[in-house]
Amino acid sequence: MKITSAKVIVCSPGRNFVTLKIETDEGIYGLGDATLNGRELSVASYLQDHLIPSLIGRDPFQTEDIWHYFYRGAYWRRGPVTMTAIAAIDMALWDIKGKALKVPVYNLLGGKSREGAVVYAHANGVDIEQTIDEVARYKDLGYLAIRAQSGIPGLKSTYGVPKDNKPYEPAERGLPSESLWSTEKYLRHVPKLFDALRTRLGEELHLLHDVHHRLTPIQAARLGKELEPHHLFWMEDPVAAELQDGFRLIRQHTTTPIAVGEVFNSIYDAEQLIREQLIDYIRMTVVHAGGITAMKKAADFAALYHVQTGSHGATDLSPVAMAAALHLDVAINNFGIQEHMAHNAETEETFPHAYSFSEGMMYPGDTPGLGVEIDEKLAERFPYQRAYLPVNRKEDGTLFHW
Ligand code: EZ4
Ligand code: CO
Repeated sequence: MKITSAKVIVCSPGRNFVTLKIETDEGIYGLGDATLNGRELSVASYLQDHLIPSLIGRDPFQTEDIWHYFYRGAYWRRGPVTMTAIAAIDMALWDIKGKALKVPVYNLLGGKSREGAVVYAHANGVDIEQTIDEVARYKDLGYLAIRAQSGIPGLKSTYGVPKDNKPYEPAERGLPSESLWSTEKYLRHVPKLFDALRTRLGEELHLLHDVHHRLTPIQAARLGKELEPHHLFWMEDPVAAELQDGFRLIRQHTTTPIAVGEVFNSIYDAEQLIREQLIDYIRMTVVHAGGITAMKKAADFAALYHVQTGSHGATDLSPVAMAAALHLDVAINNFGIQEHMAHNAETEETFPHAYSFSEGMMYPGDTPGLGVEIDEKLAERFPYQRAYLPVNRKEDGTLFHW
C-alpha cells in the first residue's frame, strides 16, 4: 500500500479544528487530529508546506519509521507545533492500518485490558453554590468522577468559569482576552469549595481540581495539604512544569495525588517527574505529544514508576483525538482516567464517531481503525475563525501564567 495524497482540513464548528486526511492507492484513508489551540494555522502550514510532500509514496504501515523520519529527520526536535503535526500523521496511519487489517486500533495495541475508560467531567460555576449544582448534575448524568472549578470572590473571571451562562470554552474568538489573578484569594477559596462539596455530596464521588499552572511549589504544597481530608482523585498542574525539580518540594509535603502534562509534547518533558515518582498521573495526549506511537511508549515507561495515564480531553481535542485516546485507554495496563468535555452539536455532526458514553465510562466502539469520520461538506460551512486562549495578569498588572 502507498500513500497517494494528504490534505489538511481546517474548520470551526463552534471552535477551530485542524484535521489531516491521508489517502492511499487502495482507496483506504485515515484521519488525524492536528489541532493546537490558538496556533491552529501553524500546524496546518507545517503539515502542508513541510511534511506532506515527504509523505507521498511511503508505505502507511511503517508507523515507526515514518515517526522517526519526521522527528529525527527534521533536525529541529520537539515543540508543540512539530509534535502536533507528527501526531496527526501518526494517528492517520494507525487509522489506515486498522481499516486495512479490519480491526479496531486497540487490537493493534495489545487488545482490550478493559471494556471502557472511566472519564471525568468538568463542573464549573461562578460560585460555590453553582459549582455544587453542576457537580450534582454531572453525578445524575452518571459520571463517577468530576472536576470542580469555581469563580473566586473578588476576581472578575478565572480559569474554568463560564461566562454569560454558556458552556465553558477556554478559547474565545478574536484576540486574547485578559483576566486578573490573585493567588491569595484563590488559596483562601478552594478549600472552602471542597469542604462544601464533600459535606453536600458525600465521600464516594471522585473529585478533581485543576490549578492550571498558577502556584509556586510551596503554595501548591499548602493547597495539597489543606485538601488532603477530601481525598481528591488528583490536583492538576499545580505549578508550571518547565522546572521538573519543583515537584520534589510539593511531594515532600502532601499526599494529594498530582497530575501534570497537558502542555507536554515529549516524554523528555516528564522524564524526571516519572523517574523520581514526583507525579501520579501523566496527562500527555495523543494529539500534542507525537501520536499513538509516542504515547504507547510514554505509558509503558510511566508504568515502571507506578504512574498512570490521565489523558487531556478538553474540547480543543477533536473527536479524532478523542477516539485515538480511547483506543489507547482501553489497551494499556496503567490507564488511570480520561478527561471528557463534551463537544457541541455542530462538532458531533461534523465528526460522526463510533465512540460512546454510558454510566460514567466511554467506549471506543468496534469499527476498524479509529472509528471517526469527517463530513467534509459540512466542515466547509464552518470556516476558520481566529480564536485564542486568554492571557492572565496579577492584580498589579504583572503578566502571569494562564
Ligand atoms: O486549558 O484545553 O484540563 N483541561 C484544561 C483545558 C486547557 C485547554 C487548553 O487548550 O486545562 O481546559
Ligand atoms: Co488542565
